[in-house]
Amino acid sequence: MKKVTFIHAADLHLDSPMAGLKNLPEPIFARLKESTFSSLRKIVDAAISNEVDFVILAGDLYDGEDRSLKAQSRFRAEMERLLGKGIPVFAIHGNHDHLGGSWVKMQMPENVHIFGSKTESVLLETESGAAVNLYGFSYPTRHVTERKIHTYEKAAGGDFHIGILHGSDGSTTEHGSYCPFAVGELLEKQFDYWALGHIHKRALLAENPPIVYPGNIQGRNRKETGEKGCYLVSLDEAGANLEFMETNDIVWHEADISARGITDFDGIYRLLLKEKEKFRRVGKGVLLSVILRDIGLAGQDELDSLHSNLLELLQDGEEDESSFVWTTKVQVLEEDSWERGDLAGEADFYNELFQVADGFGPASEVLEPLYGRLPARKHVSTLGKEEEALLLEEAERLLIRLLRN
Ligand SMILES: [Mn+2]
Repeated sequence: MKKVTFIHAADLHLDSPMAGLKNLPEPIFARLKESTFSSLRKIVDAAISNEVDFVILAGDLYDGEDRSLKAQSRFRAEMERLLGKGIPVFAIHGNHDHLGGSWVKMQMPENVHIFGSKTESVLLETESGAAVNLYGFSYPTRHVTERKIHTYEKAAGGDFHIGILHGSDGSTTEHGSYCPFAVGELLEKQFDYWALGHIHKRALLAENPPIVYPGNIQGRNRKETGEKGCYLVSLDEAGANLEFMETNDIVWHEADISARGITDFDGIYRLLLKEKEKFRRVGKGVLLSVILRDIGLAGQDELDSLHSNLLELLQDGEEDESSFVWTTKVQVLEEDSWERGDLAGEADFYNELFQVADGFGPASEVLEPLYGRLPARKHVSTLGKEEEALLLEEAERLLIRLLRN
């Protein structure tokens, strides 16, 4: 039976500057800056140890359209390791590293095939004698918003057909419509595997045949939570087998913790120390953001300590650990002694306040002066739906606390 094995990775974002994170302790920031490279190294290690037939990189290899020399040089070194083992690489460029950028060019080794701006198909004969057709194209410019699926034409013959595409499922608007497609359109092509890129969260859009976002290879901010890596895939006539391999060095997590029933600062501190340990992993770094709910501290001093000292205490000593759990922030949500219903009965003013709060448009509109211009636009990540809701909730609580005190 004919069989191929390969690795599918995407969104390497090599040399990502990790904007906005310079306030991390030096050793941790240094690890994070290195992490896109170390993840790529582990992917190449996995390709070699699993003796795969080839490697697919589905776009956004580089973070910036200038393709920093460091990123190119490190990338080349890893590709040369694959060359040494006779493993070919099929790569496309995405919106981040589109072909229209300007960069000082480094020559990639001969085992690396980069697809051009027009969709092309490449035929690979593997060592075991399987004929694999791979299809793909690179973004000619940053914004490619037209549909491209019709340019993928299945070649005659061949044992396996694999589509490589950097783009987003057109049925959701969440990620901006880069090369939008519908899952049905991909299925219609009757390929054996779709190697997607662009969406940084790992997702399987279909199983038979697999339509796969492997996610990015390393989380770069607190929204990119969870284990990151690549897929090891094997295809034969019976179908596909996928194994996720975690290759990130640093993992982002969010912990949502209730302090209900705890009335003293030390109790909360000890709870968080215990929760923090649950995230620790040998050999990896963890960046943890904490949402602390249901605070019912007895004294104001204790509450003040929560706001001013807790974070620092949780961070204490972690910067010297190689398997660190660094708490990036603690969001304290106080337990409120009031209910909306009670206040509404107290004064009409509260009624109006709640109406205004409920009718509040997207926070992004209010924050437009911040996000809409440089330099903030480059360094501040936009808010997700949940963050917006949390922010509004906090604002309402704060306002009422101030009004009632
Ligand atoms: Mn990307």
